[in-house]
Amino acid sequence: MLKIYGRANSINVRKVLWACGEIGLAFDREDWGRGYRPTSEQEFKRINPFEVVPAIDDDGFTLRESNTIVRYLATKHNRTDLYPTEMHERFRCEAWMDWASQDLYVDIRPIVMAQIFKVPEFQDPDIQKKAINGWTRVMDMLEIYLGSGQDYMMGDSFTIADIPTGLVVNRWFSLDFPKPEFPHIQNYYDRLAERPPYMEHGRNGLP
Ligand SMILES: N[C@@H](CCC(=O)N[C@@H](CS)C(=O)NCC(=O)O)C(=O)O
Repeated sequence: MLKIYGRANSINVRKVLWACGEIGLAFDREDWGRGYRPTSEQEFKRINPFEVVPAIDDDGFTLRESNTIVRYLATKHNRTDLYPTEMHERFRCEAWMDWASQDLYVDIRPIVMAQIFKVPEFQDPDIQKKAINGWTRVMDMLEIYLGSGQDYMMGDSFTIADIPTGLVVNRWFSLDFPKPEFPHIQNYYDRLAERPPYMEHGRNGLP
């Protein structure tokens, strides 16, 4: 059976859990990472020498990197509805996943470090202001994109491109800081809420 290594409150582990829910996959999960067993233990490093969660062991095949794991699971289970096979559509989907994990994510970390993990050096108001401005700028791009008539990242239907973005959007609405109204993102957030796996692993009360 598929085994997932990683704490269920990690945004990157939640991508994999949400994907499993969409695909309808059974899995075992072990808590590893901050607050649980340290990823520096040899048992974890055998699965992922880079010491970050998530990682999986799928009947002896080990894999790391959350977006890659999501793509692997969708491919393995032939979910072409979730991960398009037409070449241009496929690479548009990849681009959105990369964008959400890099550009959309880069300024979240200082806010999470300050608000969730209470790390003293991130409490600096200048660091927070810079992060909030940076995150808001890129969320504004998402607002414009969704406002151009897109129900989901790939247009009319849900795909795995929505998984990294949907988790960032949940974080946006869950963390407390001054933010503008983004009605199209709010609609997207509510549309995703129609999906039980999102409610279980994404919009589940955790930022
Ligand atoms: N690029 C990696 C990033 C993984 C990552 O940074 N994971 C964080 C949790 S979200 C982690 O392992 N933090 C250390 C810990 O929990 O011990 C991925 O997408 O899988």
